[in-house]
Amino acid sequence: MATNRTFTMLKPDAVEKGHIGAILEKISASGFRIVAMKLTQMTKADAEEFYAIHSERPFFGELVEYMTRGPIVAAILEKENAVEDFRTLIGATNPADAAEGTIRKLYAASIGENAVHGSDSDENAAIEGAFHFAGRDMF
Ligand code: 3AN
Repeated sequence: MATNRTFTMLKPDAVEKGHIGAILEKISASGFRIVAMKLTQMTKADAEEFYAIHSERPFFGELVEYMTRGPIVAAILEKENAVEDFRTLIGATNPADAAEGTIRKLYAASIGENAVHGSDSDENAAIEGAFHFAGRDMF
């Protein structure tokens, strides 16, 4: 399997609760290499663009409010089979359904505040990574 990349955000709830270190430790221990990383805060316009695919969903307003309320850690990660393996590591969208030991099972409070984002395809990983990082910020 070719080495490839995924994009993640440690969301405002994870940052507020002081879980950055523990989550990054789990990501590194699972074999992901950090290609790019920063602490940043999304504006309302950023979040509306990033989550445009969900704009018709009933939770869209709540999602934008949540994702902009404080800083996030944005990162690009590299590993063989990165997108699928990272989705396995973070667990199901709803932490109540997430497998034992996954990041969402350990650190997420609810389906709305679920601690971490992981791209759902190679194509979206490239789009989402480019949304947050310029080429010179990727290593
Ligand atoms: P995932 O993050 O697992 O790919 P998506 O893409 O379906 O899940 O949802 C994006 C984000 O929207 C989730 N991470 C979560 O914060 C929020 N979200 C998804 N479904 C719901 C829901 N039913 N109620 C509230 N927020 C939701």
